[in-house]
Amino acid sequence: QQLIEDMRIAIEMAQFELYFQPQMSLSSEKIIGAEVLIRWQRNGQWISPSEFIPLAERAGLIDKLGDWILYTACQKAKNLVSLGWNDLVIAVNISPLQFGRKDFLSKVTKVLKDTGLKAKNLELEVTEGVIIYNENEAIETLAQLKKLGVHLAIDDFGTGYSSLSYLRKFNIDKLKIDQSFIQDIEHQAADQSIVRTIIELGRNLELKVIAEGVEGPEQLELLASMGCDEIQGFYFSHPLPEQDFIDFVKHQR
Ligand code: G
Ligand code: G
Ligand code: MN
Ligand code: NA
Repeated sequence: QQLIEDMRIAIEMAQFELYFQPQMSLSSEKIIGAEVLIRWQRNGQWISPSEFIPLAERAGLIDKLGDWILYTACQKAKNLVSLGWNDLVIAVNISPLQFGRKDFLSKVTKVLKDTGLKAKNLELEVTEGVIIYNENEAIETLAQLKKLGVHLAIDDFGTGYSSLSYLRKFNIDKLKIDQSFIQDIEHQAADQSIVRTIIELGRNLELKVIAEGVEGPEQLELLASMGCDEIQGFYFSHPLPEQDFIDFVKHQR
């Protein structure tokens, strides 16, 4: 209860921070973009978004928080692009509740207009959960977003319960292999099979595939041998504060 009240105040006062975790091309090891990850320090203690985002959803605070995240992420993305990194793609996590709102498309349109960010520099990460609310509406919203020119990624791919048939109907660009499949991939034959299959699926459907949670060189090598397109994980970088991220991009060129 106190946590919810503190979150309400933190939203009013914009006491959150956005971190950036680099996403790298596997073949060139160059940066392609970053995933935006929210951070909250409450009374000097970091609280994980895996704790407070679900709480915000239950407490009816996710719309306000989600609006702040999207707007601020686009502002910061515009700033990064303006530094000369014209092709950088900044990925923002969208809660299924946020995605399901009638005005979500118009919000994205307005945020792009207000911040001056080009649609091609924005990626939206949604989970298979967006289908649960209303499949036809989700398909329509994704199609409209695609028309706008934003990139669309399916987050935590492989962990949902939905059938794969939606991949035919959804106009998406990228599959993000959930980190649970990567974590111990060098020792788990089953994880290797699953990941190889997802990468092949991506290739056949002309979707980019990114592996999350890559921490070690053996994992990287395995993923390279399987033809994975992109990598995100501690191996290249932890999520970074904005200025550290800018330094990261500067120094890898
Ligand atoms: O950054 P970290 O690994 O602690 O994130 C934990 C969880 O919180 C992940 O599932 C991630 O997708 C989610 N998360 C992090 N930042 C955001 C955000 O800005 N919006 C939403 N909706 N979820 C986020
Ligand atoms: O659900 P989502 O994929 O958005 O969550 C991303 C989460 O994964 C973030 O909390 C981020 O901090 C975390 N993360 C990113 N890279 C790594 C990694 O290499 N190892 C582990 N264990 N977690 C990671
Ligand atoms: Mn994500
Ligand atoms: Na994920």
